Amino acid sequence: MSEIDIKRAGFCAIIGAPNAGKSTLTNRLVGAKVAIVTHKVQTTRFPVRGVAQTGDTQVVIVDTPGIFAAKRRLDRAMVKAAWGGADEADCVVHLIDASAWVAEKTGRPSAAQRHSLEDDRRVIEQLKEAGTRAILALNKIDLFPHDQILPVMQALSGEGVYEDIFMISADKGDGVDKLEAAIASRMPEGPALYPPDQVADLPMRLLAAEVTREKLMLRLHQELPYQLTVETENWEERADGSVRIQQVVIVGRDGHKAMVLGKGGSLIKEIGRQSRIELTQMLERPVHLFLFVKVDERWQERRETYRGIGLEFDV
Ligand SMILES: Nc1nc2c(ncn2[C@@H]2O[C@H](COP(=O)(O)OP(=O)(O)O)[C@@H](O)[C@H]2O)c(=O)[nH]1
Ligand SMILES: [Mg+2]
Repeated sequence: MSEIDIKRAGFCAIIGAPNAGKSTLTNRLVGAKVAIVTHKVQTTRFPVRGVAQTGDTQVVIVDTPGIFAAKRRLDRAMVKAAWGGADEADCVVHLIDASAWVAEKTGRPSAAQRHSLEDDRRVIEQLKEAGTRAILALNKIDLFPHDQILPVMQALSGEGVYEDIFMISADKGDGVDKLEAAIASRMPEGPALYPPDQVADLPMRLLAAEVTREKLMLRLHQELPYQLTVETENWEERADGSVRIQQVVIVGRDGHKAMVLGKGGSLIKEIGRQSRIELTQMLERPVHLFLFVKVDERWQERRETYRGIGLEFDV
């Protein structure tokens, strides 16, 4: 469909607790991978815009960092950016991991589920304070029998902040069409905001760094994934149609550098292999990827780090 056929266009922010499935839902709505997904909390660090189209409507999906009680500077900046995404949107979807609510109603929720419930309740309070009306999407319905969700739906609709409630599985795709139609119906009339063939509003250098960070997050444990960042230092289009990408993994301590490298450099080599395979698919051309590891004790306190990914430093 060409640009002229678009009659409505606007922004829809997906907000919610860490690990609710916001990035999974964003990728599904867009129909391409624009945001990285892991089983770990706080994977997404800055709002990512993905462009979706339903009929004559263009919806710019704003995937946001998780909302939680943040203390570190980077965390505070992430939560601020999440609410910033919601403020600017024509439509806000509050995505909840419904399996945590079901666990609370039917048995003993795990520690992670209790965290997620606390964060959900914090979001509800803030929606009330701001007077923001949202669409509620209860996610991960593939994890429990559907009749168990009814008391949860009742409790949440009683909060008075939701215009509409949907049950979905962002991962499997169930229920996403109806949610998508509801989002589309809330978009204002107007021309397309992005060219129809563009899926993400994110510089390729940044997206490429995110792909490598995803592979690192999946392989590293405990605090380490949160103590590193990845930057694309160099991007060179070659005459033979391939691209040479040089990236640096920045860690805070020498000990972390050793862990990222792995025995004899084996881990970083494997990360590089996985990232290169995915980048080759994304860019549809051969990729030569070079990864380096650098120690910078103060990277989380440097203004440039934040500017580079579009976050505010002074929050
Ligand atoms: N079972 C199940 N898992 C899901 C679903 N949606 C997301 N997940 C998983 O939940 C985890 C967090 O997903 P992610 O999209 O990164 O969450 P975000 O932090 O809210 O962006 C990942 O392991 C996903 O695979 C779903 O509908 N069902
Ligand atoms: Mg995410």
